[in-house]
This record gives sequence, structure tokens and C-alpha cells, in this order.
Amino acid sequence: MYIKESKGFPEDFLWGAASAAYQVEGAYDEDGKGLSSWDAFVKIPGKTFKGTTGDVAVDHYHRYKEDVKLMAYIGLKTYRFSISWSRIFPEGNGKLNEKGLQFYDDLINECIKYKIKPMVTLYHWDMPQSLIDQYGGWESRQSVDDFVNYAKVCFSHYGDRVKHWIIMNEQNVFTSHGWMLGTHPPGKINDLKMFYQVNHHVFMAHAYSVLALKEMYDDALVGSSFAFSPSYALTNKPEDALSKQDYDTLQSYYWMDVYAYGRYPRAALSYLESLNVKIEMEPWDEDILKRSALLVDFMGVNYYQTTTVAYNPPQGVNNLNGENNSGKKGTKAVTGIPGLYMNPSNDFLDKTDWDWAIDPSGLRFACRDITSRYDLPIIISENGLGAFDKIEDGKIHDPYRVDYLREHIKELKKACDEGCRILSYCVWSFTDVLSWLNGYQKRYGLVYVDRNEEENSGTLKRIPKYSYYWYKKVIESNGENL
Ligand code: BGP
Repeated sequence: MYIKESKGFPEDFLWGAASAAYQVEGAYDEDGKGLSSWDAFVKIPGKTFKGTTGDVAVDHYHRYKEDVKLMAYIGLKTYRFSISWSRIFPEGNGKLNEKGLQFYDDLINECIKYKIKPMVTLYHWDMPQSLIDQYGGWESRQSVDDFVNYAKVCFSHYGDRVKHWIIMNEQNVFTSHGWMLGTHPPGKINDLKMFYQVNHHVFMAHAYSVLALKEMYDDALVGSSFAFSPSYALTNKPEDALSKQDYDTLQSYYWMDVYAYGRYPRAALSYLESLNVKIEMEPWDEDILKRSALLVDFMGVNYYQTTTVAYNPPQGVNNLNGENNSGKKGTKAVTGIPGLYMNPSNDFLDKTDWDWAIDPSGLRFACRDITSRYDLPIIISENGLGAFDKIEDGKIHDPYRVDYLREHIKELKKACDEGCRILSYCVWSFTDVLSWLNGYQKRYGLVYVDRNEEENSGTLKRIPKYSYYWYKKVIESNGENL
């Protein structure tokens, strides 16, 4: 859309950066923390790149003061981090761990000391292992009650200071990797029925948490963050256009419609019925989902790339073993769902070393789509570039990351001009972190951390990258000096 004059970003725009407990904290068994699903999963041989774990990660647990100070220097307005459920409840339910509660108190207070607004994610994939042992974790409806109990403790304890809450991080990703692709815990493959049942439990946990928060703090803003890869049809062949609709319904709207409307897309339900997949629900679930949807304040969006969609015949490609987790460009396979769609590469777009399509316009596309469909404000809770960074003369020169972020921010500004209400933009990530399946060599941070795949392999020293200083100017100019 051609808009003659840009109004720029809103005055109170929250420039941020993000992390997640398992990827940064380390201290996996310290101060009373219980084990999480990831603590256990990474120990299974062959699951992660070179067997990397988050046992130490980048030691944010002990170095959070240094990290927050670095955030303050560039004037960060918000820090998005997640709470580790098993630090608060080592068994997931039952006994509370005061030391765990204290850690996040300290972190929140440290942010506030520098006028950095804490943006807190309640669930960034680290399910307490004990709940899996007790009843199968998300597979049991019991997980809803235990999650909501954990959520309420966090709201009542931190809600006086935390006004931005993200309940679930990328429900679409952790459930599909966990129950369809076998690449995240619990490592199940093509367990379609359980995949949809687990999703229903997670939706209910999200919905009850939204209702609980609003009852305690009606001034708090709440939503969940979705990994949104908007799609383009490969050609204007009608069968490709319809496959794009199937993809959108089953890969995107299936989640966003529930958060925003409190209902599942009809086409998806018909598809599931045809496969004999019936989601078990309580009679009051639909009502709860609808009531929570009315109270959701924003759609959280983690944006990395767009997807291209073409028709996939019934004997066509499947979704297994397609990912490039090595960083060897060109090794990602075409994947898809037989009979529905496949996702070929987009020849118009450059790719990262892990074959993720680089598409700044896709971020605007995502915001426009959400604005048209849901009319909700948006928080970009993650966006960033995973790359091999090199340290030279003690410095990290990452102009490629600056290019990536600049082009995405430009498109986001256009989205604001086109009427999208964008509240915040968080770079993924603030420091380098453990990339779940890709080890430490896939770096996203504005701040470099001296470590590699082997445990105890570096000093864990923080070194701000070129992109860190660049982002400082972006924040100071409220997105004008790019
Ligand atoms: C999102 C996750 C983050 C982060 C990011 C980059 O899916 O919410 O936790 O890891 O993607 O992904 P990856 O580390 O696989 O490159």
C-alpha cells in the first residue's frame, strides 16, 4: 500500500530483545530446581547437534545482572524472558520452591531498576519432567490444572511489576515437533490424535490463565506467541491456491483463531473428522475459549520466514527429516503433507546457512494478515538471524545481522503506517543462546558469548557485537536511524 508520509513508530513503542529460560539460564539443577523435559531430552544420544545441552547454557542464572546492565546501556525498553516452571514447582505441582521464585523476583527488579519493562513468557517449552512421569505431561487433561496453578502463582507473585504476559511460546512448534516430527520431547512421530489432543489441553491452559490474570490484574496485557510463517502459493494454478488455503488453515489459523476467536476453523475440524480424529473436550471448553479470546490483548508473533506452498499428491513428500540442523546451506529437503501441500523453496528469496528464507516483506504481510483477520494489536516477540559469527581481534563484526534487522524493521514501520497496531519488537536474541537442535554455533545474539558446543568450552564472557551498537541508535531514534 502506498502511504505518502510515514508516521513512524508510536511514541511508547517497546524496543526489546528476548530469551528463553532453557536456552540461557543454565544452573539446571541448582537451588532446588526440578528437571524439565528438555533437561532429560538432550541427554538422549543423537537428539541435539553434537549432543549440546542447556546444563550451563550461557549462565544467565548467575550473570543476569551483567546481562541486564548491557541491556540498559543500549536503552532497551523491554526484556522478554521466560520462567522455568520447574524452578517454581520442581515437581510441576505440589511444593513451591522459594529460591526459584526469588530468582525471577531479582531478575524482574533488576530490569525495573533500569526502567526495562519485563515481558514474561510462562511456557517456553520446558515442561517439568515430573509431570511427564506422573501422567504424561500435556497428554493428560490434568496438565491444564497444574499449569493454571503455576500461572496463578506467577501472576500473584510478579503481577504488581509485570504488565506484559505471554502465556505460551509457539504452541504450533513445540506440539508439532513433539508429537509429529519426533524432534522435541516427548519425541513422538506422526501421533496425529495425540497431537490434536495435546493442543486442546494447551489451548485450555492458555485460556484459563488469561481469565485468571484478568481477574487479578485487569491492567495487564496478555496473549500467546505464535510462530507465524505466512504463505505464498507457488503458482496461480488453482490447486496451488487451494493448497495454500489448506496450509493456512492447518498451520496458522488453527492456532491463531483459537487465541483470537475462541474457536477452531471449520475446515480443520472437517479434515480431522475425515481422519477419525476426535478431540476430547469438556462441555464447557468452548465457552472458556470464547471468554478468554475476548480478553486477549495482542497476538504475539515470532517471525523468521515465509513459506511457499504447492499442491502435494497423496503419494507425495512427507514432513520427516527435512530440517537442516547442521548449518550446511542447501541441505533442507522439501517437506509437506501428502494429499494436501508441500513447501518448496522460494527462488526469489535468499536463505540463511540453515536454509531459512530471508523475507523482510513477510513480516509486514504477517502483521497485515493478523490485523485484517483479528483486528488485534501485535507484539513481535521474536525476529532475528541465526548465523556463524566470527570473533576477530576481540570483536564481532556482523553487518549481515544488521542488514537483516534493518530490513525487517523497515517493513514493520510500513505495517504501522498501514494501520497495524504494533506494540513492541523483540530481537531474538539478546545474548547468544543455545539453539535447541542446532547447538551454540547458530548464533542470534546482539551480544556474543564465549562458548561453543562442548560444556566448559569457553569463558562465557559477553562481547557486544556490531549489531548491539547499531540497535542502540535504532532505539534512541525510535526506529528512524536505521
Ligand atoms: C523460535 C523459538 C526460540 C528460538 C528461535 C530460533 O522457534 O521460540 O526459542 O530458538 O525460534 O530457532 P532456532 O534456535 O531453532 O534457530
